[in-house]
Amino acid sequence: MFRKILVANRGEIATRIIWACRELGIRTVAVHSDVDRDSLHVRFADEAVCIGPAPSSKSYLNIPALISAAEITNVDAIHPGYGFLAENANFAKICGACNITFIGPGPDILSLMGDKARARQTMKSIGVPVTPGYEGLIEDEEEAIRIAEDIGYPVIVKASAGGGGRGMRIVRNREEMLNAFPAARQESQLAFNSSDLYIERYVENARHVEIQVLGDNYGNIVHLGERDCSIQRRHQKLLEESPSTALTPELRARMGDTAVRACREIGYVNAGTIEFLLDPGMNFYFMEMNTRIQVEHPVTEMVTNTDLVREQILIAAGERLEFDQDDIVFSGHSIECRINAESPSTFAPSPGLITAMNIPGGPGVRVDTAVYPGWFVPPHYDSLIAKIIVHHRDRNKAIARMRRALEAMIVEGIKTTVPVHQKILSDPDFVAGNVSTRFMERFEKNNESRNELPDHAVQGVAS
Ligand code: MV4
Repeated sequence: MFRKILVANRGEIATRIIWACRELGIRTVAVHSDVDRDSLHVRFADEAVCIGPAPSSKSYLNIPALISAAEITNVDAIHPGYGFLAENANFAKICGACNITFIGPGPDILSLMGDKARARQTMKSIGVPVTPGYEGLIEDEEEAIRIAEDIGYPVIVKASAGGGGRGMRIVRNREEMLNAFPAARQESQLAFNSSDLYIERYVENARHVEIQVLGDNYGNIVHLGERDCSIQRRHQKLLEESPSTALTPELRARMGDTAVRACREIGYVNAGTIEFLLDPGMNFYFMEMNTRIQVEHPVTEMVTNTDLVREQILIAAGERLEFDQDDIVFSGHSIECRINAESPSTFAPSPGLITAMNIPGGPGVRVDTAVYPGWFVPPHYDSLIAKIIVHHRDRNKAIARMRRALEAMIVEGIKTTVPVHQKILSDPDFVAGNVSTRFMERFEKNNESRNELPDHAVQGVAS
């Protein structure tokens, strides 16, 4: 087992990783930028190293600074959290070369899943359903149009090096392609230094349903059910829940088995998530695989009574999974609300001093956060300041529990997205489990065609 782990992250996920380490009796090293000197992850770690100035390119993304900190403090392993270097194959490779265990899959898996076209091709070749599409080289917009006509409009153009919705274009006809293809190509080149694009049939009114997996170094792989992440705005998830209101036990088993089979084929090790699109006809298609712990992992922990960060550490240390698929019991319903330091109307970032705050608690309420009264939320990073996670026997009671938790979530001095969640939780379609990735459009300003989902939106099943 590891003696000491360096946590290469900040904020709530850094504190979350430190809690897991403390329970395992593992010492921790925090790293921080200049502006994070007084942050909670620094306070709770056994040691701390400043790795640079505020911009993440000079601190949390600074590989030489991180490796130096790891060498100086003599750690056995690095936990990258999510974001920053969590899916960086080069960083994982350098850790390995320095005899430091990277807590996550190996560099080859990170490279494979980081190339979204290759990931799609791989999944297709092993029989995982993908939407009709084309992942070969596409020369120009004329070729893109030929491919789109072959697939059938609407299509979606995606950046091979992208992911999470960046560099995507939905294209509904030939004329749109003439603009969209060069625009997507340029955007991808600028953002990812790669102009490789691929094209898929666009699935309308889908849900985003993802399966959590764990795999050890001995070929044992399990899934821990799904998370429904359909409530998003501009590809930023706002609220996630498990189980999904769309899945039957039979569909859950099929999606879970598909995810496990995919992981077995590629030799996946550690925690991972397979993102699927679920169409209104209950067909599911592979979208992407995330090779990290995710922001929304707590909802899975609540319904499966597991500690996914602990499992990540044990797997990386070479331990065997202590449970098999039949040991995983799904219980009740969990919802997570992401609380961001943002305006609830415009979603503009709202950094600044937290002058007062109250964190909710009580039965079935968990809050993952790293902020406190007197903390200045810096403008340099992601605006997530807290995650409120609730658990209850059934979904309606979980919703009621979240509403009362949000009432007790008081943050003064900055704006937060708490009111957005109150609106979502009192929306009749949300309460009915009737959601799709277009759900948030109804809350957008200047939206005339509002408040109704199309008839063919994915319906929730009565539970
Ligand atoms: C799609 C799709 C529909 N059809 N692919 C979004 C992020 C990245 N993981 C891929 N995403 C999507 N891929 C096909 N073939 C729908 C999404 C999608 C989405 C698209 C537009 C607006 C909001 C969205 C929210 C979630 C997923």
